[in-house]
Amino acid sequence: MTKLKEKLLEKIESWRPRTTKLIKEQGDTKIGDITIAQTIGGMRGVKCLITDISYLDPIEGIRFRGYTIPEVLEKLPKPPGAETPYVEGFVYLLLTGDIPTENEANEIADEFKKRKEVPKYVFDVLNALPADSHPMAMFSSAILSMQKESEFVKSYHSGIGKMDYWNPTYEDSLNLLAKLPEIGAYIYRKKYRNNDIIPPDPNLDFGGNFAHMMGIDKPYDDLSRLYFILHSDHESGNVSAHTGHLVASALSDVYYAISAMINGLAGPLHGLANEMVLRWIQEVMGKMGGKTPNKEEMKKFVWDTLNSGQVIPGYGHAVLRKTDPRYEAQRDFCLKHLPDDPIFEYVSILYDVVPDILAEHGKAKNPWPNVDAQSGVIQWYYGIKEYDFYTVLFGIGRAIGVLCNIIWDRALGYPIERPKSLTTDMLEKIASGK
Ligand code: AMX
Repeated sequence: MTKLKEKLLEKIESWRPRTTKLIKEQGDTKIGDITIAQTIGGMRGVKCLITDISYLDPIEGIRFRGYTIPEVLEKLPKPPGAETPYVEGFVYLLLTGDIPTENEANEIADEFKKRKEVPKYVFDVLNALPADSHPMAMFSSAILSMQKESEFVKSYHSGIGKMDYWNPTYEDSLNLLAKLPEIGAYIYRKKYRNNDIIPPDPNLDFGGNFAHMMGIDKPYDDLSRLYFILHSDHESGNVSAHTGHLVASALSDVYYAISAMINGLAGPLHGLANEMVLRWIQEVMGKMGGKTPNKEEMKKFVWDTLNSGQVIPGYGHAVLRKTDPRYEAQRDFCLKHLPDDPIFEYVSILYDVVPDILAEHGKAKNPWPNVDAQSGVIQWYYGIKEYDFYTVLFGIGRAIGVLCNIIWDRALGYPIERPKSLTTDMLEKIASGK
């Protein structure tokens, strides 16, 4: 057993009595009421999920295992000469709740290196798909094609006990995660760089190797690490995290669960919003003939979009009620590395005008920018102009959080999800007090 796995087992064994005690002794304690508006309205705010990996405060934003984004970026070990931390060390933090030492981060980096070879048939599957397939459909298919590799399925069929489910799930999770950068980069280079594939470099870390396989120079490796960490987890209720958890709750293995979570992420109200932001900005740029709009001109574009019944992509959030700290972390990166970029200027002007307009418009509960308002601009700057691809980057990051959650779901024996639905008739009867 590796040191990480030993430590994880120790953590799991000391955590289990807390869960058992809560169910046994406090199982009937109420934590909230549910209204008709919440039932019809996508369960907004209903407290019915549990995770210890991250928590999203509406004002403060995300904390990973109790740490804010600036704390994570400061405390985690970084590869030599790098600005941003090892993704591998971040995985260690999400799994164990502890900040790893340099050695511990390196050990998990070695684990990833051992597991990262992508089976040849995955490339055959990708090559067999229609050339105009969306990169998210390709990514999801590639992940699903590896389902037959599942260690969990083998162990389940051989009669493994419930308390041990987490162990083969951990194996599957690390096996899958280690392969995602190469699959993502392959999709990009196949689709947008004439199939000119760059083989992985066995000496590089998760983010560094991804940048290398994308064929993009420094500091894109720093950006990749930052991007994957920022997009990893946003507690459990968002569509991708919830889908991953839901599918895995049926004891479907992580290949099924992560393929499904990628499909949820591909929606324009969720992960695809980063693509929509760039599309929207490019449209405005086209109308402006390349010139940067002043604030009054930009206000008009924003109002035109709202008046045509569309949302302003990259703004608003189901939980957050202030500027997303993931937006701020990426903005800091832009201010350091691309302060004069014209698209970054657009993004900055939008930040100046959109919140007031959305407040005046009066619909969105949160007029502030979310993670997606800022992420496409950086990718564009480093040469990834095919915005169809942006959500694949989000998907690589999100897989980190969802997989860590699924390992813990299994460790704590969380059951299959099965909420209850009512009919409209029943809601009308409840409302009228009958
Ligand atoms: N522009 C215009 N209208 C908006 C808006 C925006 N950016 N954000 C919310 N609204 C509207 C909603 O469409 C809704 O209108 P309706 O009553 O006519 O249906 C109303 O305001 C109330 O919505 P809400 O409670 O504030 O938000 P929500 O929880 O229903 O939805 C979200 C949240 C993110 C889907 C929504 O803000 C949105 O569509 N934003 C634009 C797309 C986007 O940026 N998505 C990415 C989110 C982050 C992520 O998951 N990657």
